[in-house]
Amino acid sequence: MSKVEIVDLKANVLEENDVAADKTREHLKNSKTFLLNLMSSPGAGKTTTLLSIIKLLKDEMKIGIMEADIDSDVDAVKIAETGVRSIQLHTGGMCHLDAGMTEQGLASIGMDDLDLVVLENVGNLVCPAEFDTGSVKNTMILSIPEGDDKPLKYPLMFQVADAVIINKIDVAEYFDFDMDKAKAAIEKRHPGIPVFPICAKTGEGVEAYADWLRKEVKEWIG
Ligand SMILES: Nc1nc2c(ncn2[C@@H]2O[C@H](COP(=O)(O)OP(=O)(O)OP(=O)(O)O)[C@@H](O)[C@H]2O)c(=O)[nH]1
Ligand SMILES: [Mg+2]
Repeated sequence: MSKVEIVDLKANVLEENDVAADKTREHLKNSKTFLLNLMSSPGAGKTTTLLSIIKLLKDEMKIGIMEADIDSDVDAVKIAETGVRSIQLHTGGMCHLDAGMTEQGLASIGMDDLDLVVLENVGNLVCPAEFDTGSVKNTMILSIPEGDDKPLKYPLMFQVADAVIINKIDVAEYFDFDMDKAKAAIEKRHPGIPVFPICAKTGEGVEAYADWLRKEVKEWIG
């Protein structure tokens, strides 16, 4: 038996998604809860980044994490070890979460007494960008080994993001990732978007992203 709660999700009818997403944001506003949707390709470092962020923020706000995956509970178990509330959402084979699925997750985690809920979306650069989850803000993580051309190849993901994290800067010397080129491509897709180069493993650079998130949470919950 798993050490964390596992919720099997049912998909929304697609046309209803935008309406459902706005409703979710209304629920979040009423319960003074901020929902962050964290997206990236598989293995870019979502869970590791969350572990770094939790360390910085857990003494100043009540945090809950919803880990979405097609199967397994490994990420939710890792997060639960930090002491913050954590649940695992299973998408029934789907490569993204929609607003209805997110709402089911929020009901299960019990958002009312939480200030910040983070949804770790399914690892994928295409499908999650197409569905509004009802989140207040979106962050996407691009990792150095994936290459600096990803903003050119997956434009929508960078358009729907409100902040971009560039992770794994510790391995930059082994890859021909051009940071300036990446930043310019991101800026072209989404003018003015903040970009945070970090090493999630050591925590380098994470404070600057945590400052951004802290400010967004305060603005939302008042
Ligand atoms: N060198 C290095 N490795 C990292 C860093 N961040 C994460 N990793 C490693 O990258 C791998 C994947 O990290 P995760 O945090 O599990 O990535 P994820 O995006 O949550 O992966 P999925 O949930 O499977 O999509 C692990 O082996 C991490 O240790 C980093 O900053 N530097
Ligand atoms: Mg993960």
